[in-house]
This record gives sequence, C-alpha cells and structure tokens, in this order.
Amino acid sequence: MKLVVIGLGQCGGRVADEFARLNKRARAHRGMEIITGAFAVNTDSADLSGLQNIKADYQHRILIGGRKTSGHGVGKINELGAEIAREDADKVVDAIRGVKHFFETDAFLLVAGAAGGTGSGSIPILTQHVKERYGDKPVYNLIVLPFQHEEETEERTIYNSAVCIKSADSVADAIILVDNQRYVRKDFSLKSNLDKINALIVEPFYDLLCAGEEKKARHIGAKVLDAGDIIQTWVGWTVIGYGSSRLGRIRLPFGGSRNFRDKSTETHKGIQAMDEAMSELSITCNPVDASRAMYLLSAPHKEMNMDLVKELGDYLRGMAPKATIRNGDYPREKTMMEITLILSGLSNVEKIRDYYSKSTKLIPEFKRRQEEADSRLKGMEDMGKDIPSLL
Ligand SMILES: Nc1nc2c(ncn2[C@@H]2O[C@H](COP(=O)(O)OP(=O)(O)OP(=O)(O)O)[C@@H](O)[C@H]2O)c(=O)[nH]1
Ligand SMILES: [Mg+2]
Repeated sequence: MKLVVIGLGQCGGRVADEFARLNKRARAHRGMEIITGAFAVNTDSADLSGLQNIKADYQHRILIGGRKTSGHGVGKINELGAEIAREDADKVVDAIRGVKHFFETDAFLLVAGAAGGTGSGSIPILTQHVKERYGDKPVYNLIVLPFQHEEETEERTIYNSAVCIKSADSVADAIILVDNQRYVRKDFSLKSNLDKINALIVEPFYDLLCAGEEKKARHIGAKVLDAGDIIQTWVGWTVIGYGSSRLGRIRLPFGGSRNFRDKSTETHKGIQAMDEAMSELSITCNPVDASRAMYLLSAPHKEMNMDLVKELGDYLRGMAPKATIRNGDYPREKTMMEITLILSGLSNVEKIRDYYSKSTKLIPEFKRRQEEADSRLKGMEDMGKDIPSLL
C-alpha cells in the first residue's frame, strides 16, 4: 500500500518525518516505495526546520498562518489552528498536486497530536479539504493522545483532545488512535523518549505497507495482504499493535521432514507474537468491541505453514468474536516471527468516552471563568473612569 502522509503541528510533523524515514528504509532494503509523498504543515517555522527526512523545500515543509502567528505556533489554541487551516488549506492541497507518482497512491494519512493547537485544530479541516479534492481515495487520521502528566496538569489538554477527535471522527474514513502514555519507557530522557516513541508508532506500518508492494516471488505470501484488504478493514476507531517472537533453531539442517514438535513450536511462537501485539496495542481497548480485524504474519518462508495461519486466526477469533478477520503472510528472511495486528470499527473506546465526559463538564466551567475574568476587568475599568487619558 502506498500512502501520502501529511503531518500537522510539531507532533504530526515529527511522526510524518518518521514515515519518510520508513520509506527510505523500504527503498534501500526492499527496493520499493511505500510513501509517495511526505509533508509537514505547521504554524511554527522552527519545528519545520528541525525535521530530517521530509524534503526541505517550502512545498514539503509548509508554513501556514504566517501573518497571524509570525511563525511561532498557535500556543495550544486549537480554534486558531482550525481557522488558519481553513484559510491556508489551498497551500496544502496544491502541494499534494506536486506528488510525482500520485496516481499510485492508495490513501492519505494525516497525523497530529490531539492536545496541541496547530495539529489538533487543523487535522479535521484539512481532512475535509483533502476528501473534497480527492474523493476517490480514503483519508485516514493518525491521532496521538497526550501523556497522563499533561492531562493532569492542563485542562485544555483534555478539552483540545475531545474537540479534535470528535471533529476528526465526522470526516476521516478511519482514525488510528495512539496513546503516548502507552509508549513511555522510564529510562529515556523526554527528548529521546519522543524520538523513540515516534519510531515505535510507525514501526508496525513497515511490513503492513510493504507486503502488498512486493514484486519478488520469494517474498510473496500464500495470502498477500494488500491495499484492498487494508481499505476494507480500516473504518472508524482503529488501533494497531505489533509483536514479535525470536525464532530458535527449529529449522532442520538437511531439509528433512518436520515433525509434530516443530509445528507446535512454530504455533507457540506465533501465538506468543500475537499475544504481544494484543498487549502492545496503540491504545487500551477491548477486542470484543472490534467489528473488523486483520493480522499480518511475517517470518521466514519455512517457518510458516497453513496450520500456523489457521491457529492464529482461531486464536484471534476467540478474542474478537464479532470481527470480520482478514489475514496475510509475508515471507521475509529474519530471525523473528512478527505479527502486525489491526483492530478496527471499535464500538467503544474507554479513553474517548472519558475525554468526552470530562470536557462536557469543563465547558460550563470555562464559560464561568471567562465571565468572571470579564467582569473583573470591567470593574477595574469602571474604577478608572474619572482618570484622564493621554490618548
Ligand atoms: N509522540 C509524540 N508526541 C508529541 C511529539 N511532540 C509533541 N507531542 C505531543 O503532542 C501534544 C502537543 O501537540 P504539538 O504537536 O506539540 O502542538 P502543535 O500542533 O505544534 O500546536 P501549537 O504548538 O500549539 O501551535 C502533546 O500531547 C505532546 O506530548 C512527538 O514528537 N511525538
Ligand atoms: Mg507547535
């Protein structure tokens, strides 16, 4: 599958930059393209210059709202982010027109952090514009939810997130939810944590996007998982997970026939990888709520067999009984057995419910605070009404 990836705001731009890196890796190691165009859009010019993989010209690193923000961001006011995106949407749509192999693109992926201003406000607006302009291709969102400490210290974080995801839900074909908190590793500094998190966020897309683009026979599975399968699966609230299991020396040295023990070892490894993918999902959810699911098994040719694929399917069916399940296998020489897992069409996500209910309570509180501040200001002005003015 080939994507045009558009990162909005700091978080979105950096994650899109990781997708651009992924494409370089696919090109160097697998001789294929999985990203036809990577863009970063921001109101902050410093953030744009900090990127490493997205082309450094103004058509790929797009500054919006220059007049309103002088290149310094919108300071977490996502209403302003939305307003600027509305005014400058043409800049982004025009840039997409410049994508060289645009006709090969299967879908769009727009990325943003929900809690900020620029990305949070602009993702629903630009999704809408891209959909209007390129109606025949699905437009997906990847939305990054804030860390717990951000939610605890700043109410605007929760409110922005609720407004962003509610608006995105009404326009995007699917929203892949990624909870920053799930990726925190205690032993990294904040900056390296973010870099590490961004790499972890995009890693599961590598095999998923590559599998359907393979041209070499030895890497083409018995059941290829391609763009069509992905498009059929991704709908509404979506999560992604990845798990791996190191392969032991279970291959027979002289190509002799495999015995029962080998098969059961492979199945065990496969289930282990599936379990890890399930426990490392990009946001906590209950697989029972999924209406669609897909998994991609990637391992050396000889480690995969029909029994294993069937066992994995049965296992997933047990956890996601209501889901239509699609699967594929992707033979690659590696020392791991890997599973990429998608759960989609989720009918319930606890964290979203939580944002909605907390934000609903915050709205009257924000209003009350604003009125209080206005009335204090008015009181102060009244006190000074008899003072002469120099203007
Ligand atoms: N995973 C990840 N999250 C990030 C990154 N940078 C920021 N965030 C998260 O994104 C949210 C803030 O959004 P930003 O992207 O910084 O905000 P913005 O869209 O640039 O908007 P303004 O700066 O307000 O104009 C917070 O929850 C951060 O934790 C990043 O590189 N990776
Ligand atoms: Mg910013």
